[in-house]
Amino acid sequence: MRWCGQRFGFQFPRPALVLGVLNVTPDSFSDGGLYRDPGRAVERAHQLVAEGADLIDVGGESTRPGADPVEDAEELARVVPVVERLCRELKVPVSIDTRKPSVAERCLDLGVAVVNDIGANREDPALWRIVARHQSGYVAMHMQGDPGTMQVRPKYRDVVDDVVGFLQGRLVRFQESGITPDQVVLDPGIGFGKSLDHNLSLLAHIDRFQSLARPVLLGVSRKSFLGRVLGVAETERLPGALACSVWAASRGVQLFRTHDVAPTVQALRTLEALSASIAPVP
Ligand code: HH2
Repeated sequence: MRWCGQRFGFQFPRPALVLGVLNVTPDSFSDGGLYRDPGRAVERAHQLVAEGADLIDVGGESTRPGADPVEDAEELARVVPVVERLCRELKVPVSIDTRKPSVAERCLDLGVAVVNDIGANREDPALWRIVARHQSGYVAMHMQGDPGTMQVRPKYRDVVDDVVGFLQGRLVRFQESGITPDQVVLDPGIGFGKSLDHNLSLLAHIDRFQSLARPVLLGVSRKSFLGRVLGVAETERLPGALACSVWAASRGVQLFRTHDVAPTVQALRTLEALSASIAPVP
């Protein structure tokens, strides 16, 4: 299986890929305000790459539960100065975490390789047309509702069936919009319109997403469900996130989005070394 676009390409099976998170927002739930200065943001991106990030995912709008929406112009003002430099300076592909066609298009024009769309539940094909035209990578994430209200009594018939079914349907819609399957990575959207039980069920049955025949991305880094499981603050959630990532990698997940690149890479490389040393059955 391949995940590729005009500016990048990965062939699977291969060691799991790690996306380093770089939020250039004032209000992201864990790194909000830290990288608003473009110079500091670029420095952080170089550090994440040195730690082993395979891609850098830049975000200019917080999507934490209850976050205020951001206008196009404001999001562009946040991300463009950073994306411009990252596309020139980094050797790894840059991804833009946005739901806005205008932001995606401007960033693709600047050299971004991947659009990471947490709003693949929207019925707005404008973004899909842009992804098709630029032949970029596309991460399609499941969300129920929108960030403003998504955590108000999220409801599913069967969360795993529903999310797998949704993503299956989306693959058809993407193809109708001119996006080839090779461009697409799928994401169950941990924490996006999901209760604690929903998140745990999705993780417990994450192997079910293999039926979609596309690479799967998981974002668990510092998320609040870990706080609910462990009773700890955002800064203390790394062990829980690593447990989830290793579990998911052992069940076929190939991409991990994280703020904590070095520990995540180490955990994944250790799992891969162990898996490689399992003696084949004679
Ligand atoms: N999670 C967040 C943002 N973008 N993209 C994908 N594909 N999957 C995720 O799970 C995901 C995502 C939320 O994390 P963060 O960027 O740290 O926070 P905020 O939205 O507050 O900026």
